Amino acid sequence: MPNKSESTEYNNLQETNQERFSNSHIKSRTEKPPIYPERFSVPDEKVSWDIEYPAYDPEYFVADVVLQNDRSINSSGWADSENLPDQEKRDYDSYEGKIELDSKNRPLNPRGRTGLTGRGLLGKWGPNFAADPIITRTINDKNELLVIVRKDTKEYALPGGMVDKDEKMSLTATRELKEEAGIDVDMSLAKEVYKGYVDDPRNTDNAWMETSAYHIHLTNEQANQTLRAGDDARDALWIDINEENLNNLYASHSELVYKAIKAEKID
Ligand code: RP5
Repeated sequence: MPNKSESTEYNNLQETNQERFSNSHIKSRTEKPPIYPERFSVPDEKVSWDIEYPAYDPEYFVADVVLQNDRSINSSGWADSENLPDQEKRDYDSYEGKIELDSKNRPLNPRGRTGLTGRGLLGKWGPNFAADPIITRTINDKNELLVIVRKDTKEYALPGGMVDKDEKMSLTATRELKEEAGIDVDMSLAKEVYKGYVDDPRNTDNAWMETSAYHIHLTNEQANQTLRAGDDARDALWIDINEENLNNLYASHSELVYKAIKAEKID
């Protein structure tokens, strides 16, 4: 990004140790949408499926909206069938590698226990794929990030969304940017900075978010477009790129933005 070398705070952010984010799986076991039942407690040392946790007895929860959109009974639905096909073993495509199955052939969250089974608000068993545009600009020597305010959690978030069937990820990012923030930017020209698990509060033991994140630093002309929040957002706005703002983004979006600005670092 231009002008970044002039800001000490920005340089510090670029140096931020990525270790604190690696394998993040905190919100997936401590946060939840209001309609979810309480999560069963999962202490740090009991997160891994490799560690015995005989007392582990999480509730099973699938939201009504997911059941109503079961594609096997609703032709316009977007969710998998509640009954896994014939309870057969299945391979799941995931950025996280091979996905293990439980005794009922349900896919197991690759980052470990979450304190809830079922799919919650997520339509797919296993990975639910999204794409996230990371849009930055420099204005008056200050670096800014484009965010939306999510309707569900009211948090600042990247203007990303779910990948439609057979849609190219960068196209999802372009489409979501237009739908959620009202601007036109061709994300096929952006740099891919992350592919993997998202520590999303909707995640469960059997369904979770994964994303591809793309970064573009806009030219002044591109950055002049008027923002307009779409249906899924309460607002779309530019925020300063500083530690406080970045550390309070939805899910693990902070990690994605740190990766983007670190990738821009010029030594
Ligand atoms: C996050 O949820 C992804 O990173 C993406 O930003 C978002 C997609 O879900 P919706 O915004 O469509 O609910 O995990």
